[in-house]
Amino acid sequence: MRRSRWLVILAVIGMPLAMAPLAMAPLAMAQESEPVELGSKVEVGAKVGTESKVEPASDQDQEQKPPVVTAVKGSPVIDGKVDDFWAKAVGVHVRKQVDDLTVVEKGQMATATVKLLWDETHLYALWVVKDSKLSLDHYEDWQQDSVELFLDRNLKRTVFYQYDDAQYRVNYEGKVSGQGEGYVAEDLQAAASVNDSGYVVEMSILIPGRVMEPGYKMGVEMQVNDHRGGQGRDAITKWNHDEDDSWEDTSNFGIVELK
Ligand SMILES: [Ca+2]
Ligand SMILES: [Ca+2]
Ligand SMILES: [Ca+2]
Repeated sequence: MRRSRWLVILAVIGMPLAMAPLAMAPLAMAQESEPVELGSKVEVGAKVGTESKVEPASDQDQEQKPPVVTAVKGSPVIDGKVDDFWAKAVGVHVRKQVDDLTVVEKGQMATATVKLLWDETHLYALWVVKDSKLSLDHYEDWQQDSVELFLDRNLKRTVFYQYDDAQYRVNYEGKVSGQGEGYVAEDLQAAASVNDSGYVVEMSILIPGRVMEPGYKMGVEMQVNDHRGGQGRDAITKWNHDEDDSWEDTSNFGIVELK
């Protein structure tokens, strides 16, 4: 609800305007899902995940509307190094715990800060991952230390994958994999670099069949897989939804809007 409508309501019921800030407190809490500009440029090795001011969506907000992350225009070089382009992008946290898949302490889970860029043909993602124990010691790609971006290009938010829906994965050595009817391996280019805090991934995803422009929206979810050298994946963290269903269900994705 807009502030002006609150003022109208307060006037009707005769509440003094001095009380308005208290009355509007729940409203302010419900609007915290909007991503916040991180400000400073992200450097390889920087502990971005611990410094950001971005807050995740509240449970109440998630039920009402999906969170939105803004992608700004820019075409980075996909080399695992952080181009200047990324400094103007907005960052969001990937740090929501998925209880069913978490066998480590919450403080040990790998997390990430993600920024998105776009141009007429591609969506780009920069992942700065905080992971204190790197491991690829599993034959399944999705069990290894890796990041995943899920995309619902037509924003239909279906509970199953359509022709356009895809899961794009990159491990900390830059190996790509994925699945879904909309997944084409050649559409995904990536590079990664390891640092003291974890690793950095740059993704380039070809968006086929259209020229993108400001205002265009797609469904998106982001996830970090954390392997710590044991039998399998020890934790996953996500941007929006707190269940392990994004690989088959797009209805709980957030939204990326091109600016
Ligand atoms: Ca780069
Ligand atoms: Ca790990
Ligand atoms: Ca779709």
